[in-house]
Amino acid sequence: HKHIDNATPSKVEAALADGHFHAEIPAYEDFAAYKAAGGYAKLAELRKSGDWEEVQETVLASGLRGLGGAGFPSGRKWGFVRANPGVRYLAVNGDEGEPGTFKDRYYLERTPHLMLEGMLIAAWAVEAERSFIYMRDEYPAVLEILRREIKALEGAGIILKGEVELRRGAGAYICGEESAMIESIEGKRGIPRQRPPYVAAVGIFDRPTLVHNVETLHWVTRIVREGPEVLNSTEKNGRKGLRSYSVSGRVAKPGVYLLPAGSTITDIIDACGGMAEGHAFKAYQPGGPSSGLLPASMSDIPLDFDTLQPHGTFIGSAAVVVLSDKDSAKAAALNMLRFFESESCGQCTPCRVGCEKAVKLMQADKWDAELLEDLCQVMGDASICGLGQAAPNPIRLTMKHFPDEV
Ligand code: L3W
Ligand code: SF4
Repeated sequence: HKHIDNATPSKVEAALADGHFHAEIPAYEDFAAYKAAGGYAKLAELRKSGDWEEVQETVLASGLRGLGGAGFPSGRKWGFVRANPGVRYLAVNGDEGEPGTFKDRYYLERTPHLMLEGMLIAAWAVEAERSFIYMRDEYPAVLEILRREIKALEGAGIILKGEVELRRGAGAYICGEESAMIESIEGKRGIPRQRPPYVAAVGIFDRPTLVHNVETLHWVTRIVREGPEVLNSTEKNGRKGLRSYSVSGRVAKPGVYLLPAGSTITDIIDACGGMAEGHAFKAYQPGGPSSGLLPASMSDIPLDFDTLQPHGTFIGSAAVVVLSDKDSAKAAALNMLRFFESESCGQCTPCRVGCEKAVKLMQADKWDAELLEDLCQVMGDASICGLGQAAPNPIRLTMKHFPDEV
């Protein structure tokens, strides 16, 4: 296990002694502080006399879209789930496995109750009986914070014991795909299901399930408490709203930056204090390896949902990685495909065999463009889930924008 590999012997002993690590817990806003600042008052008010459709209207008016990568209008999901009768569930996707994405961790290590209250508001809106939080095990501090704060909520009578369950992931990227996550929550091997049926109708233990990303729920609380303007009053380059960009790579100050959703890569690099010393901007990954690489010459595109589609890519979870003149686009693309090869669940042939074949072809001095394009076509058309469908992006974009390297 990698936490144990990286630890000193005494920490290993302590971990083995009580089954888990004593993570270093950052200073964060705990239940008492959050409640003292007005937290959970809105939830109490809604539970007493709220109209769920009014809240849904507010969420829709804010323009909030799913922040795990797909950007589906969040409020609409509530209607889909409510349309199905019987016991309903809610699942929070905290798997955050997209390389370069760390915004969910950032928020949970600072203001965990914004997510938790949003989760309970959404659970109230769809009348979910129980909520499951699926959290990646690589975030030990977050796990400890959530354990403590769920207990505090139980202690305060805001939730019943067992109403909110914390489930640990085991390091598989594919378990961030919503239906694979549900399989994993059910105790099975995490492999994606065929859709439809959507999880809104057939989710956890076949019950209608509302699935939201951590940051989506963080915004639900803010929208319900502060009004839809908290998102829809910001406008830039024709785009509305805010985006939490996780920025890493060759910038002076990597980190999470909350910027207007219409920000370009130039704005983002500026926010990061410019390029790291001695590095000249060459290329960027706009939204995780699934989004491939764009060249520095394409630096005036607002990095938002929908705006990258004409360029053959998408913003995903807004994991921006900046490359410089010291980096090779070819090596970066190969690295991305190696990641997909290793993380493919293996359920369908185009993805399982396709990723492996792509890695072999991409190791050649000169890429066989025709063969690679043929492979990309099959993977994109015939893979079951987003992993196999998006894996061709780094190949195609590298051939298009960095032909000299490949
Ligand atoms: C009911 C319908 N529900 C759609 C729901 C659906 C899901 C949401 C979005 O992939 C993206 C993907 C990856 N009735 C519905 C409906 N829904 N139509 O809406 O669904 P979908 O299929 O558009 O996307 P998805 O399968 O959820 C997510 C990209 O993310 N990605 C991101 C990874 C991010 C991480 C991370 O660390 N956060 O791993 C990676 O590639 O390509 O576009 O809830 O049920 N008619
Ligand atoms: Fe599994 Fe890949 Fe198929 Fe997705 S596309 S179901 S990860 S084999």
